[in-house]
Amino acid sequence: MIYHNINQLIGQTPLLQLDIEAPNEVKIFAKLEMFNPGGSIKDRLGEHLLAAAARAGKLTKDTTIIEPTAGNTGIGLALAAKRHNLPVILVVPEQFSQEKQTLMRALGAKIVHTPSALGIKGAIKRAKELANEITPSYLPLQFNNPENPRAYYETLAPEIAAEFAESDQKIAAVVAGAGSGGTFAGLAHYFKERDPKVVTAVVEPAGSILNGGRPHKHRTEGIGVEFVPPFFAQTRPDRIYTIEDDRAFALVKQLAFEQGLFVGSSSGAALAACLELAKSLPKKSNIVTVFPDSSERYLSKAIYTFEEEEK
Ligand code: MET
Repeated sequence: MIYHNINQLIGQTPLLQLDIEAPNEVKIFAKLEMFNPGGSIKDRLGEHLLAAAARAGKLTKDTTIIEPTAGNTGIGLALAAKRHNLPVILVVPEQFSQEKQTLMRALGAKIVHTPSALGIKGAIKRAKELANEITPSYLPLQFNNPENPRAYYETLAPEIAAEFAESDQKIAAVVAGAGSGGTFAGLAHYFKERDPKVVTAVVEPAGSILNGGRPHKHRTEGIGVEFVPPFFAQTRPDRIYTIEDDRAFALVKQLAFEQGLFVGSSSGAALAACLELAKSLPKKSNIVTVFPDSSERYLSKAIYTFEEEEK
């Protein structure tokens, strides 16, 4: 098939059964979202948010798109904005990876930094201020916009369901990380609707607040929340797994070394949660999870450190 624009390449990512030993002989399947053209799951979101805004008449020919982001949503929006020919301003807390920031700029987006210490809340506040100052502008606001979970309910979830139906396999549990909470909520809503017995598990790094406690710094990037995502009101997770950075990063290395798979730290955390959850599932159950992006955009953050380098 010959494609005619990059946006046509979004979605229909591969589903990989991991060659990994899990408790109870559980099988773990990962949707490889780094295969999207912008390199992450958030291409689906960027495309969906702007299409929904266009349909709702929220975009004129010179509307500036403004969004707070850890980076991947920014890349997804900047990619989608190309087709609408609209300028994009992304508000990014300073600490997020240089690679993601470089990619946003390469797509023509302007970056406004907020101090890392103010967290994603600081970026949300600054983005709202900018949206008031700049007219016309549109602030999708992934953290509150119901189109966020809908993006995954309408694309990612049915893809996974079809892939399992084709191979005549049943899904016992769905595991996804939460930053905005959209991926988790969209998937959980879809699979619970079809089978209330499916276990839904959300993954956060230690330093995120879903399991209680105060927010603090973590190295795992793109997931972790400072407030409970409003999307969880309708779709409460059955389980919450809080994963230490070291565990997530160890699995990132293991996935490269043993499976030849380049994944970011949020994928390492997702796998850690799957391995935990497997302990409580019936023998030979199937868990499906999402690997949001690749390690290649975290090389400057020493995502792979080797013993010789540490000495
Ligand atoms: N992963 C989302 C983004 O890239 C939400 C980040 S909030 C830590 O914008």
